Amino acid sequence: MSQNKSVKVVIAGEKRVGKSSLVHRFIHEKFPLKDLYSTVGFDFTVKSIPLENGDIIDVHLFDFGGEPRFQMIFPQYASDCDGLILAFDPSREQTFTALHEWIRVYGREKESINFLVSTKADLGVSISPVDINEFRNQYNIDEYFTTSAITGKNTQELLHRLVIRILAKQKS
Ligand SMILES: Nc1nc2c(ncn2[C@@H]2O[C@H](COP(=O)(O)OP(=O)(O)OP(=O)(O)O)[C@@H](O)[C@H]2O)c(=O)[nH]1
Ligand SMILES: [Mg+2]
Repeated sequence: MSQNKSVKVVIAGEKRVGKSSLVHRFIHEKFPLKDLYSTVGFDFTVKSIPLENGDIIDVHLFDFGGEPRFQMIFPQYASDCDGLILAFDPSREQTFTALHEWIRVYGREKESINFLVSTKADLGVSISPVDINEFRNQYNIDEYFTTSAITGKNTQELLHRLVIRILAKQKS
């Protein structure tokens, strides 16, 4: 029996930016009914994604808690990942600024496909495109998405696109 191909994706960013809600959207295609507990360490889930060519890819998702103490375990568990999602909440600008530290700790952005993700688009707040572009250029960010786990904006698109980019990189 043939096995599905798998890729590993890590999700990082400050506390309460909406990482686990995004993952809940990826997996269940809806917003959590109840407020989620803050993630302790990391949560692990798998989402199978069918591609246009008939292949099915198992995405292994590692969703890290945003408390600073989890930055200590982050590099170890992220050391062999194929994709990085860096999430921030544009209604709290410091969560964007803090990504400099998350990516510094990560330290291997040249090896993975890296997406910068703005959450909670339903709140109607955004970070200036100039700041976004500066960050993208500084850190080798492959794509930028604005998302909402409440409305589902760009959530499935983001994951699908990340998988496509990872597979393309592996082939090249
Ligand atoms: N308005 C709005 N609120 C959201 C959205 N996604 C998450 N939230 C809220 O943001 C808060 C934090 O969500 P979580 O998904 O637990 O955040 P997290 O980044 O996993 O937090 P940690 O596990 O503590 O790092 C919760 O109150 C959510 O209901 C969204 O798309 N829109
Ligand atoms: Mg969480």
